[in-house]
Formats: sequence, structure tokens, C-alpha cells
Amino acid sequence: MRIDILTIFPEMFQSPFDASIIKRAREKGLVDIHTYNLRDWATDKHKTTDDTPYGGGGGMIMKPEPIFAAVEAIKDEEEIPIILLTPQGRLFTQEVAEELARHDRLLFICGRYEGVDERIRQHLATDEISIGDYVLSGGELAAMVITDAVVRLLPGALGYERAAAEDSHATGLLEGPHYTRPPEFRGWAIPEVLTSGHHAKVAEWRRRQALKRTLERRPDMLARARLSSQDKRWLREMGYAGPFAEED
Ligand code: ABV
Repeated sequence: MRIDILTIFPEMFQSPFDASIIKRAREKGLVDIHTYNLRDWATDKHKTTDDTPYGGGGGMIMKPEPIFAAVEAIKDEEEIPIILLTPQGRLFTQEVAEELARHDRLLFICGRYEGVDERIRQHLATDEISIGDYVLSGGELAAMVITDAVVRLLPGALGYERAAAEDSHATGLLEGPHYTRPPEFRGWAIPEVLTSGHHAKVAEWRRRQALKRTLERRPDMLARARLSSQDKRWLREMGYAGPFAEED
């Protein structure tokens, strides 16, 4: 996969993309990430990328010309997703990450909070995404969050680790508690079942813990989760009175 990122702050991307899973995925050739400084497509001597809003009011608005010129220089013939990061976009979820991971290329435009010229969303962007209902200063951190969530879904990106398909949110449930050595720490022992060597009992315990934790913390997720009849019986025993999703 190739990911292109247009930003006025390319230096923000260096450390996050040079560590951990993204670094390894880049080294393995699973993803090729390029950041571009929008100022390189500004045409005036001050390399201006924003201007005051028509009609007055505060804040600066990102100008259309450098963004159109940059996108036209970076993408060639093919139709590729041109994703504007904006608080007005559709909410980013694991499902959106899975959708983006199926593309061969992605191009992110990092807007600033005050806004971008409307002609960019009308005539250039093919998608608009927000990472949550809170205010960021610009789209850069959103582009990093989305890149991380997408890259770890690429086949081979997780190496030894558990398949991404088993993660919280991918399964539609939160995970239950995890433990590692020592078996007793400051008088706190781990649950006995985990050292029993009884794999079926461990699997059942984990599933019940995941259901319990989701019920306690994110009962809204239970209405959408893929659940067996046994899961549903356990949840009813635990006091869940809400709806379940249709099975497929
Ligand atoms: C993009 N907030 S996405 C640009 N949740 C500025 C703010 C912002 C985004 C999001």
C-alpha cells in the first residue's frame, strides 16, 4: 500500500512513523508512506497556504490552489481515495479502517481546524473523515491515527502477534483481563483457570470475561456484536436486557 500525506507540518510525522509496527511494516515493504509539504506548491514568495475568510470572521482558511496543485502532482491517472481530515467528516471506526486497508493507495489532506476552502471538499476530496468529536488543531494527528489503524491491518504487519481479526473492536467486544508472570504479585494471585492447562475452560473463561467487560463498560457495543446463542444466554444471566444484532 502507498499512503501520501499532504500537510503544512511534515516534521510532525517523523517519530510516529519511525517506531513500532509502522516502522516494521515500512521496512518489510508492506507500506510506502510519503509526506509532502503543502508550501512546496505555494506560488507566492511567502509560500502562503492560507488566507482570511470571505465575509469576515476569525481564523484562517486553507487556500485551494496549493492543495489542488499538490494532489494533481501526486496522484496520476488512477482514481484513488482523497481523504480530507476534518471534524465534519464521517466518524473513523474499525470498520472504516478495514475499508481503507482494502485500497492500494490513500491520499490524506490535513486540514486545519478553522477550515479549508469549500471547493476542496466539493471538487477534490472523495471522502471526509473525523477521528472523534473533539477539537484538534489540524488533521495531522488524525492522519497518524488512521495510518496506524490501517497499516496494522495489512497482511504481515503484526508478525508474531495475534491476528488483527481477534482484536477488540474487530470482534465487536472488548477483551477481558490479561495476565503475565509472576502468578502472585503483592498477594494478588491470577485466576486459577489460567494455570489449569485446560484449554477449553480457558477459552470459555476468556469469552465470559470479554462479555462481562463489554457489558460493564460498553453495553452499546453488545447491540452490534456477533454473538452465539451461548454468548446471549451468558449476557442475559449477567443482567443484559438490551437488544442483539440480527444474525447473518
Ligand atoms: C481535522 N478534528 S479530525 C482537522 N476530529 C482539524 C480538527 C480535526 C480534524 C478531528
